[in-house]
Amino acid sequence: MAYHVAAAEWSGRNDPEDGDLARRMHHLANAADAPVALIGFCCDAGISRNKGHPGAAQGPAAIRMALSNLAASAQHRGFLDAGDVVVAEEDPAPGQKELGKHVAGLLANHKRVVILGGGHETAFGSWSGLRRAHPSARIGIVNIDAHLDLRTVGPAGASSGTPFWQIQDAEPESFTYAVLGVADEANTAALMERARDWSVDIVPDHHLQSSAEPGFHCIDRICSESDLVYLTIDLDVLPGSLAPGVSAPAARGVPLCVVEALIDRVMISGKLAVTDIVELCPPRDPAGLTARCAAYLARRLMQTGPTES
Ligand SMILES: [Mn+2]
Repeated sequence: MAYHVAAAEWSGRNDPEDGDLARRMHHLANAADAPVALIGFCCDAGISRNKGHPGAAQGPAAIRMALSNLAASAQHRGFLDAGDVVVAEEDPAPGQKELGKHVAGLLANHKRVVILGGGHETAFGSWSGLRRAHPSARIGIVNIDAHLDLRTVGPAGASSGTPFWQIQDAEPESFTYAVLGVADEANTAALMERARDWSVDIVPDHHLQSSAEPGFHCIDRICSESDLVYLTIDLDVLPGSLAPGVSAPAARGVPLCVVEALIDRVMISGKLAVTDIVELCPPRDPAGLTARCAAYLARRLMQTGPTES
């Protein structure tokens, strides 16, 4: 079973002596005509099925908490908090469907929907929502992730390892998918071969250690070939020393500032409609640093306006 719960009130620090320039993210919650909508996907089912560490269901609350006191910029025009979809069973599929329904509805009134996962099974719900809202658009998928997440849906069903297989299965002809930050050690030869067969663009983590530049060509290609872009960020692409609070921390990873530059490259296309941040596992994040990384990225993805062309 999956159900929707309304958002809680946002609160945080106030510095009234500094007037309008003291705006923090919590001040922008539920602003009128907000261009961005936020929704959480509280789900452990995908990661449990993929034999990972449970805890992702607590991700949305931890990211909101870390986000509330971050400084707002001039590019933040407010956001609607649309609450959470909660998955209360072992199968993520009903939740993915419910999430897709909400994302599609939010896209009617918002320029961008930012989804807080959940494991990477979130992606099938995010993508389904975008497809439902734009039935004939060419959708390009950019995944910043150590993993390809192209596992076959076998008898066990959908999991956090299968979302992009599911999307390819739904639309094999138009599957346009790039993965940046892929770790050799974390993907079997079988998955790499599937990616090659499906013409998936792969940029290895080794190429993204000192600059985002080696990823730009691939992002630009996806953006130019698509009407709308779905950007998904798996926090396990970050170095495990910075982001230990995920199911599968990376020993090498891609530095945070490189991930930010890749995000900016997608955003300047002006085509980013749906985006999600997945795999935060609060029980494995005692110092809250991984949640803080997630909040930095969410804050960046919630910018609209002059930074985009
Ligand atoms: Mn992933």
